[in-house]
Amino acid sequence: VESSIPEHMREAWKKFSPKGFTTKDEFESEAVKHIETTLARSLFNCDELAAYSGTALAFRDRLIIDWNKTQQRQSFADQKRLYYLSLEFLMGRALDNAMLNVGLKNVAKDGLADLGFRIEDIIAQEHDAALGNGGLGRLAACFLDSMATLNYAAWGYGLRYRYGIFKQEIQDGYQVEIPDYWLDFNPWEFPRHDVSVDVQFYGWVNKYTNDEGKQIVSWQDGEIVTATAYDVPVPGYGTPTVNNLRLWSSKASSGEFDFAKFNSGEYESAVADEQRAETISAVLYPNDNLERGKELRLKQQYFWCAASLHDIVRRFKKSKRKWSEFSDQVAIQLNDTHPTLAIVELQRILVDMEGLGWDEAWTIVTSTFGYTNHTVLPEALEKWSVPLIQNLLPRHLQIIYEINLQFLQSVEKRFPKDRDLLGRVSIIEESQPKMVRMAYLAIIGSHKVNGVAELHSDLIKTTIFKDFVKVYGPDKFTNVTNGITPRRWLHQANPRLSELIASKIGSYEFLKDLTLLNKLEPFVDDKEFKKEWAEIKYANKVRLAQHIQTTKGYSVNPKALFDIQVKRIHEYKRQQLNIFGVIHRYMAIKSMSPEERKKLVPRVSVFGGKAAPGYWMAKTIIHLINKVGEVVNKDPDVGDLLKVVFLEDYNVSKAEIIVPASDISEHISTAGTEASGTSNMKFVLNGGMIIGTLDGANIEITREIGEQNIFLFGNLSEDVEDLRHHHFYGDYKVNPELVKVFDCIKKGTFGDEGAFGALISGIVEHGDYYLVSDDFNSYCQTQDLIDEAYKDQDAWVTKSITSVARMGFFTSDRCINEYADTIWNIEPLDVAEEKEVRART
Ligand code: GL4
Repeated sequence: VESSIPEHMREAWKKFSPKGFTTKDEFESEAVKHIETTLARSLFNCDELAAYSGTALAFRDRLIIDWNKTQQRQSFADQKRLYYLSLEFLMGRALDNAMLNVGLKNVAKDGLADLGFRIEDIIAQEHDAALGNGGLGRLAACFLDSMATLNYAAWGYGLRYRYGIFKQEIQDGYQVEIPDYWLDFNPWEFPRHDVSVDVQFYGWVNKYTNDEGKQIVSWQDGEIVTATAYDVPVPGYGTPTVNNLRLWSSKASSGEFDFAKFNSGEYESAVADEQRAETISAVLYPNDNLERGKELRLKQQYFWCAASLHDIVRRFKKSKRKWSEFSDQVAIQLNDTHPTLAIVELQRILVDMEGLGWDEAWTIVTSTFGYTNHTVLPEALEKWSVPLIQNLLPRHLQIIYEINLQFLQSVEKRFPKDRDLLGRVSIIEESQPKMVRMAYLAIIGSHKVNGVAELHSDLIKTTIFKDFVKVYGPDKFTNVTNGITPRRWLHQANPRLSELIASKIGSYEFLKDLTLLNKLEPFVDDKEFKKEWAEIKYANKVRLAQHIQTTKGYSVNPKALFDIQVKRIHEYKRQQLNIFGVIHRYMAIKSMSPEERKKLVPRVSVFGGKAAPGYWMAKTIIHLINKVGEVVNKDPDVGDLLKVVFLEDYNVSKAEIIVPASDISEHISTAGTEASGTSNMKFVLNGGMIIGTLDGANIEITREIGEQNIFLFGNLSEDVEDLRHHHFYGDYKVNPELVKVFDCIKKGTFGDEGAFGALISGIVEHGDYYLVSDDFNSYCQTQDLIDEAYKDQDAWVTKSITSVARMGFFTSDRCINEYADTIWNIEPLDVAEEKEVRART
């Protein structure tokens, strides 16, 4: 309050506070001002990067005006807020999104043209903000977009990694990782050097009774690292709301920089301490669906949870409310188990620092948190060793044990003498060393637990969390099927399709209410409309073909069927099934007569995705795809009938080119393994067909768009367990067609056959855990059906339009509203008045 301007001086202030540009001239003036002053460049040395920078700074200013107002409005409204804790935010580029969301892309386009630039070239200058691995991180980014668009008072909290997900290069067919240093020039963040939190590590716990006879617990000594806030504005679409994403960066605490060392000449060692502190937020762990239990990762998790929680508590305390009202003001969502320590940290703040009783504190904690589970894969479920936590966070380990004790006592009361049950639900796994099961802690410390698609939410209740359903009853567990933002994944990535849709249904309202897409259905027989629809798909394919030409150096025929699988490379996602299918097709083509070949539908098989650097099998799959491509693409018998493309460095901005260009995309995980998938939704929303298993959100997509509009194949999730058993104990034989594919590889058709041995033996000798052989026949037959269906272009376009018309359910807006209603209990803010003010000025 002391820092605000006195009442009688506010007029002058208001007179000069910036309003933000709205016209082309104003935009040009802002951009040129930034280029000439902020960047110290002139019209004699303004390249595309400088033009990008000036444009970005102009838009940043514009966002920040609305950001400030949003923060004031939200403080004033004093409603409950949501905090979304995620170690990953895969934001991609910000400029295009900012221009579309504030409705000034055309203004910028014309302005840039005046200044001598093409807007596409300027947009392409931006480095992706790639602070995530895959679906989980991109989901967090879509959620931020929806929360702002729907005017929820919601903040994201994450880490400001200096290095995002690595850049992928392919050398001699192998993946090579290059560090992604992305902060050279980042106009989208605001350092808040005045907003910092000191975070403690190591040390020891001192328990004593003070003069008033009160038990005091204090965590002493150890090392202190400072968290500094960097704020990233998150604009909503067609609304004045600009929310905040707060990312923490680590540095040595100022008290920590050892001046004694420094003065006694140990300069290097003092600097080394400084660097050790900075290491915490230095790099994103590049694993998707895999946890490796590294100490630095645990440090990252606590650093980020502690900084975020202290920030949230500080904001709550300003309101001078009673602690009992905490969960009326604050909801915190845990994006997977990575932020589970936040539960322990809040309990520690309330009990050790604020002096609340244990039970009172625990009631507050459990009514504040919600936990989202994103995977059932055992290798992805987080466990931390007790000795590791003991050393790094001694007080937290005590609290975890106390939480566990109280929980187990309550279980014992309800299920007396069920010793097995107690062992199964204990937070502590009695292994050597003992392990803390983070998912169990997250369940016990939250009031709701959700899965991310119907099948997945059922599976967690019947498999990994079965015992907790017994303990808590089924109502604690719920489903919120994932969604995607149609702003980025339709309007931004596929502007022509968005425009065509708007022209048919009368406005762009569908971007805010995606169910309006159903108004397209009456036009499925409109010849002219269908023609335009098909033309747009073709143009998008031409654009991708150009991208392939410039990055790979060869051409593909845009008239061919584009078959695309882009996602992280993982055995459970089964890119190996896809490439084996491609080899099968290649062998078939080779054995055909020229007449037979003429009847074939030409295909371009596109792959893209990163393998975790330590995931050797995934890297082998990438290698095989590339080697198959080298052989097939130059085989004169094949020509245009088949091309195999591995696109390097798949990321958000490349997805924006790839997704609109697909005819068919592959979502072919072993049933029961892909929690949801979200690219399946992106592809269908852009008019592509899907080949998929009955897994994750594919099931709900099928229900919405109709079985006749999707190509399903393969075994069902309920049969997977029996099939695996049969591989070991039955009279199991590998599918004979697949054996032929293996023989072809073993002959050395694609180079050094030894390089692919593990891929084959995993199926032939080691039980084929992912059921590649079981599903191979059904996969290949379905691919043949796709060829046949593609020949009837008119029917194909009908399927495409019908599917898009029925995709309304899969917007992340629906998803966020469900979370708000059923988990967070928050309401959107009313911004009608602000909108009117903006309309008038
Ligand atoms: C994932 C799932 O693998 C993916 O199916 C899901 O769509 C995504 C978002 O819920 O979460 N879980 C992990 S771990 N990484 C993912 O991408």
